[in-house]
Amino acid sequence: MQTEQTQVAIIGAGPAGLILGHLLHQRGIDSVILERRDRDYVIERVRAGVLEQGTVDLLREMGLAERLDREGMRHEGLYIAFDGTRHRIDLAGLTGGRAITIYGQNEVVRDLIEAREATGRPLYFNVSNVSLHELDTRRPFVRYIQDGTARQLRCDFVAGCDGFHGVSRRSVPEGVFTTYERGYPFAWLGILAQAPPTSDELVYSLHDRGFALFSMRSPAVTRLYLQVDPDENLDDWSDDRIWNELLVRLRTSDGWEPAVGPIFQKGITPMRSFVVEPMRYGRLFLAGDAAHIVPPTGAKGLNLAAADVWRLAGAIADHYAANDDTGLDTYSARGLQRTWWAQRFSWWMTSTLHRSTDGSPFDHRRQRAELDYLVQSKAAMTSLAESYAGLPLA
Ligand code: RFL
Ligand code: PHB
Repeated sequence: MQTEQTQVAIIGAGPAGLILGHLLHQRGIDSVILERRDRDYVIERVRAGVLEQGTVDLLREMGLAERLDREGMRHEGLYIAFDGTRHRIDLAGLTGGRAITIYGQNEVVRDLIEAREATGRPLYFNVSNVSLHELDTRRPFVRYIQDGTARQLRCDFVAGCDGFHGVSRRSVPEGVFTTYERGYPFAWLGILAQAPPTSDELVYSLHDRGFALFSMRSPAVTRLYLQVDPDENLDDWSDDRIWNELLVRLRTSDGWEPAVGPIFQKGITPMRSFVVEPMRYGRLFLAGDAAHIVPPTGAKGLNLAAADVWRLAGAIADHYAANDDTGLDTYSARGLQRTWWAQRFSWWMTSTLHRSTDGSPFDHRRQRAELDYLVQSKAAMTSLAESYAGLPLA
């Protein structure tokens, strides 16, 4: 069997795996990244769009923000809309200048893949049958198949950055991990449309017919989402039906509404909250969606993934540079604290802004009071702003 040797085997070339690979490279640490899908698929995958201040700062420090600084759209506020009125929350004003940047996850991934390729360090696409071995020893190894050939990768550490459906979390013996999970009775139907954004900032809207979100990707492309049932079939949603529903849910009484244009991408995403504890087993460290999933309403998933690998890279660097394993030993506890804060916020945004079909009239009144309080109380807006713009990396 062909055997290769590295310091860190990284499973998955999503944002978590790619950021980790680059941070390690900058510290002179060798890694091999193994990705199941092909290069184009990984680059084209349409997902998140909101980067917290801390994620933007990290990408800048990594020297990877040249295009982000040029094409990313910095937003210092956002709107919460209900009962036909938009209310602005001044994220920057309430947080001492912290803001978010709209820049598609696929663009982040494209920049990261190009940066990886420029380093000359290995990033293998189209690998299959990845399996992890001897994780509870000092010399774990990974087996996989590439171009029909079985290969082996020997390493010091394995970083499980392979997302929610990946193999890493499932490679650990039964009983090691505890999982915490919660489903929601809604999903998001998301579209990309060739239509110029009609608002400079995002609009999160609660309407009697359900939640809708107005976002964007560029001065020519709008990104929009609709709350739908989890078992909804995309084939039942013609472009006309999608636009009608978006306009009804988003239009405000001052005449604001999104511009309509050709839809060129659509998909339905179910929602869940999921956490695995701890984020480590022996020499395997889980990061990003492999360890936790948040519903997208708080825009936290990609940012949590970045925070995890920032911590992991520092911990691995301390191990090699100073034989200091404190960072590795506290990796999980520190990560879980941030994860649970993000879970709390994402759950709150989701339950405050979605309309449950099984909600009682009492629940609806209470939900409206919650929003009413939010947009009138500086304390409540500051709380939202602090979590939404994101805490500094720690
Ligand atoms: P990823 O991006 O899923 O990457 C995992 C990679 O691992 C590969 N893989 C394997 N490779 C080798 N062997 C195996 N056995 C493998 N199994 C899987 C996969 O092919 C993939 O390339 O995880 P990562 O890196 O942890 O990144 C997490 C983020 O992708 C995710 O949290 C966000 O997209 C969530 N999210 C949002 N996050 C935000 O911060 N802000 C947002 O505005 C936001 N909006 C969203 C979102 C996610 C959404 N969807 C589609 C779930 C909006 C939506 C609609
Ligand atoms: C997006 O632009 O894709 C987006 C924005 C805000 C969210 C989720 C996704 O909460």
